[in-house]
Amino acid sequence: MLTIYSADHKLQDGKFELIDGQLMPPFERPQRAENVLARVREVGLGEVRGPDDFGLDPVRRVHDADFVAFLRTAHDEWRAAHGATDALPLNWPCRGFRQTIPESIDGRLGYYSFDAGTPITAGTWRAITSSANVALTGAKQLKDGGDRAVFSLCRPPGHHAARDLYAGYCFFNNVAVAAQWLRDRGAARVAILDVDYHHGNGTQMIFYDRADVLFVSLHGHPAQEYPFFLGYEDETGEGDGEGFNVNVPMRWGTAWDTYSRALDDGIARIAGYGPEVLLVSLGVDTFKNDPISKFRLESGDYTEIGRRVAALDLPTLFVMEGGYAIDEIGINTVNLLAGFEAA
Ligand code: Q9C
Ligand code: ZN
Repeated sequence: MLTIYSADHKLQDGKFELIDGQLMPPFERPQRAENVLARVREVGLGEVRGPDDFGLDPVRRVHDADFVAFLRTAHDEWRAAHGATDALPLNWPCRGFRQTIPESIDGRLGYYSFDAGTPITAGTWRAITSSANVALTGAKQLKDGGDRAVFSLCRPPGHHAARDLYAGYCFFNNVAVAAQWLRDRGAARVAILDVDYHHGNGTQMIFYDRADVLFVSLHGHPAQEYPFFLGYEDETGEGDGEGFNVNVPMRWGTAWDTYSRALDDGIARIAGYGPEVLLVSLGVDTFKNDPISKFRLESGDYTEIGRRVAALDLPTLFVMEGGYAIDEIGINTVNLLAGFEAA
């Protein structure tokens, strides 16, 4: 399986995230992608290639132009106002507030985000445009190269980012950008399977009123888990999209027995939809030793997830999302990919 990777991801290297009442070094750090890349090479998964530059047009197909423009200059504006620290928001337009876009950088950080755990740094813009290109290059290879599957080793991740919101370590929604690109190049129906521990709220929000992209997400129950305010089972889509959004929230402590049944149900929904192509939001923060998550999957379970996804027999783009058990992120991610390849 071909892997798409860019070293530009290292430019996203925040100093702190606000977590559990403390400013801590971010769990979402460059070593994650480096460990995945090392494991890809160690097992000989296949060739590793850099991304092409697709420009911003494919990004603007799923993100608002004002949001993209905000991200481009956010750190420069922050630096002019506060100096060369990471930019973090501190208040938000919650219930009862106006949704007018402020002029000040502090106000706009709050307007365009939904958490304080996602630092914008001097290198964020280059890292996120590159991450989107990694996803797009994988999609292009799937379409034009005729590969059975491609792994886009994206970092920063993307599935929490909505049309005009960043958070959850995500800025551009890489999987959504790639899915839309495939739609724009003739794929009639596209399915996205999100196995990251956290609900893919951004992907859901982007495609919620559409029947041409099926979104299936298996995740920690929002009553207990980030992002808390979306991801319930009764969110099934709206308008034309009614019936094309599938959430399977699961409680803390979920292990393979429960998880594998949910996976089979999700896979059956995708098979019934009859997509031309499958994209997998590949997070491995469902792992038992993940430091911020509470599922109990074991390393061997990822091999079996890959096998079951392969049974769909679809051209498949794997897009890296979360996973914070730094010592095992490579093993777990590549187990899933190798399980797919072997099937
Ligand atoms: N106490 C992804 O996996 N903070 N994002 C969690 C836990 C945000 C995760 C706090 C987690 C975002 C792509
Ligand atoms: Zn996650």
